[in-house]
Amino acid sequence: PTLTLRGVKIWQGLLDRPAQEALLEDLRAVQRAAPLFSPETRWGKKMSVRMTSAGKYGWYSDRRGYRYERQHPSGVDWPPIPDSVLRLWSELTGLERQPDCCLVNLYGEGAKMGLHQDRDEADFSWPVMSVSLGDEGLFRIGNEERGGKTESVWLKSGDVLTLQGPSRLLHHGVDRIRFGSSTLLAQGGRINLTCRVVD
Ligand code: MD3
Ligand code: FE
Repeated sequence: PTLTLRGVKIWQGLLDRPAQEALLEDLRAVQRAAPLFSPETRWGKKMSVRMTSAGKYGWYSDRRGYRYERQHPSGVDWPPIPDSVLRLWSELTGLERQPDCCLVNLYGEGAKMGLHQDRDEADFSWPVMSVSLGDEGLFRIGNEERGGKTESVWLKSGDVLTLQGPSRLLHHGVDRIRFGSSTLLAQGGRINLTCRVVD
């Protein structure tokens, strides 16, 4: 990694422009099969980030809470995780086990994600891998407990991050994006892929 922040390993610029474009093309197929939607939080507020998923499970939220679902809200199965993403996972984690879910987050102008923990998975000992594409996003990482000091880093298109071990339960979020800072997405915005083992 080029940077390690509280145990989160960051490979800055790991994917070159052609690799980013290839990934984006694969994600277009995912979005055609499983269109982006804006989940509602359990308090009935729409999230500013639009999402969809690939894999055995997709992440979902509504007034009943956060969870993984076997189908897209339209009732179709989630499309398969693209091979390009699975290859990257194998390379970086060295695992035989493949992820069950690749969550696709799209941050349009003004979108953000508040500090939270990822704890909807059965076993926190599996690593998580995240890929950033498009506009830069200000990623913030905190502590296992609520509150306390935090550290921030701008994630750019082609940056890849893995977290494993004690960093798995740290609070984290995206404060804001620099809309229009990248030319990768014609419409602007930031895409983040997060791959996880769910069960
Ligand atoms: C650090 N997404 O979908 S991914 C999420 O950029 C989420 O869209 C952010 O947080 C995004 O849940 C950040 C990177 C990431 C994922 C999981 C983590 C960082 C993490 C778990 C613990 C600590
Ligand atoms: Fe998260």
